Amino acid sequence: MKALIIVDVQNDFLPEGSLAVSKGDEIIPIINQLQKDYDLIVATQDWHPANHLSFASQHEGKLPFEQIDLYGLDQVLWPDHCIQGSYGSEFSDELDMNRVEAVFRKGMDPKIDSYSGFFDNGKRKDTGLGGYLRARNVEEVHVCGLAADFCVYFTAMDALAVGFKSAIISKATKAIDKGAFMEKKNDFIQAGGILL
Ligand code: VGL
Ligand code: ZN
Repeated sequence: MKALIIVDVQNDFLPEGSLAVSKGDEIIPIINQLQKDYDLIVATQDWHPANHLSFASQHEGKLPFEQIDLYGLDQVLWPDHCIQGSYGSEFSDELDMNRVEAVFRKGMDPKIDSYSGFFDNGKRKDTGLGGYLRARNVEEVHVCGLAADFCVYFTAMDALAVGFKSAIISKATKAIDKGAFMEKKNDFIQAGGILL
């Protein structure tokens, strides 16, 4: 079985959103079209409490995109985004969700960020995505969505780490920082990942 993982196609990562990824909206029709090629489709949803410590607003004197140490992990500080229940946290209305069988939420613990759909950034908590995919006899995952250099990359890398064949679908993802994604792409290939 081959599964499609649609990462964080939420209003805050789209044009007009608080952490907009440039041209993020252009991948939505591509993702809708791709879905027909998969046996199983799941999605992830960034889902933060308003006091999440990845938000620059929670650190006096800090600005978005500065970096800090957060309980021993490097943390980029973000603009407030994907706050539980807000419009920004909702999936885009343009995204076809009919065949999405399960949604895995992440980033709920205010003390730790969670880029990957499988684990938080400290690998302390498992979301259950790996077990779910295994229970559905998935051997291979293809990852698309936003943002290429953060949640897509870390989800695709963790898929390899837990034993799936893993690919990133280039035409169905956009990066916050294109240069950073070029380097991460190489790391992904080095680790055994495939670029489609
Ligand atoms: C993401 C930064 C912060 C993502 C989520 O979905 O790539 N990036 N939270
Ligand atoms: Zn987030």
